[in-house]
Amino acid sequence: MYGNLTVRPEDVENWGKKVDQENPEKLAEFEARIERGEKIEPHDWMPFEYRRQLIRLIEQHAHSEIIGALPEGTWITRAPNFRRKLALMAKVQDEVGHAQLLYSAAETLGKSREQMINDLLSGKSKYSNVFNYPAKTWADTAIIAWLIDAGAIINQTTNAKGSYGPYVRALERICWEESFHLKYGYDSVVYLATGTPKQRALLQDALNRWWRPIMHFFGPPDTASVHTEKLVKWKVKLATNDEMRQQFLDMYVPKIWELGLTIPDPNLRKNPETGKWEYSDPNWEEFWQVINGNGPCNKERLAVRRFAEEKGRWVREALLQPNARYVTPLA
Ligand code: FAQ
Repeated sequence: MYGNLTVRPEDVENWGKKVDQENPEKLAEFEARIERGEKIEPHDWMPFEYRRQLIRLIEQHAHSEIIGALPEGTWITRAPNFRRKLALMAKVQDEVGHAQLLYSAAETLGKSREQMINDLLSGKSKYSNVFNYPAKTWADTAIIAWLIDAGAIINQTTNAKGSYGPYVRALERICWEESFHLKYGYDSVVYLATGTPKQRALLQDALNRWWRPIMHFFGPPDTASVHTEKLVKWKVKLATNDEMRQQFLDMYVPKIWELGLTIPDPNLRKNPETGKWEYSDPNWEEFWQVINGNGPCNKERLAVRRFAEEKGRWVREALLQPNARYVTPLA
């Protein structure tokens, strides 16, 4: 997507500088551009901290898509029928495609794809908490495709109004595809919710297990978020973590209740005076554990990616081989 774009030395003249060490005139002009709603492009001047934050966020997003393919991917061979299998295969393939778009967008900021993959495999880079939980039954795939995609769409349609050109263009395309995933997820959920008692029980059990990770998905409470203030100021994030969580609850709690499902939080209610949802502490300690490598599936997820990286090495080497000769198949 950004094939001819390489970062020039002058693009990173301010490499490593803190915001208060930046050239004040350039910084003021940069912030004024953002204020006017202009997009920042890869060769434009940007403060080092803006570049660093974007690399961190887009890279984590890309890793989330590629690791996010795994919980659902394990159900492709066990899908209940051919129609569901085809739809799931297409969805999983889309998620991997999203990772490609996002790695390309992050590369425009000067970090190579190889470095990003290495940082994922070594455990240095984070990816979304939700993909460190197991998809135990087919109903889990329905909950992922409906509610996690719903959360992702809320986050991404908001971020798609942001200031960095390559990221917002990638997000626009991703959001179109995610909207199909949401329809597929909702269809799967409605099918189970209106099915046999066993199917309903499977669905309820999946919702019970995924609810907490979904509450964590939007990030820590604003009071504990370290990056939000800066990112909102530079219009990388257009809403805070709590605002996105509230938007999700507003849109999806009524839909969940409509299907006759229960949400495993006795304190969940919308306060009529504040207009805000109130909920129990979703165990933030668990969130920090999971995003720092100690969730139920972190080790397994990274082991699968390392395996894929190792097994695919010969293909990448062959593709990069300048003198490669193509063999004509005999049949
Ligand atoms: N998981 O200061 P904040 C998808 C980390 S795509 C893991 O609030 P920020 C598609 C955060 O990185 C899902 N880590 O951070 C799909 C930071 O750590 P650091 C991914 C998290 O950046 C669907 C620390 O906590 N989407 O699902 C999480 O301002 C179905 C402090 O947090 C994106 O990445 C978390 N949930 O706000 C695929 C969207 N939350 O870096 C397959 C872009 C926070 O200092 C199937 N990202 N942390 O070590 C964002 O919008 C933001 O990065 C937030 C976090 C909102 C996720």
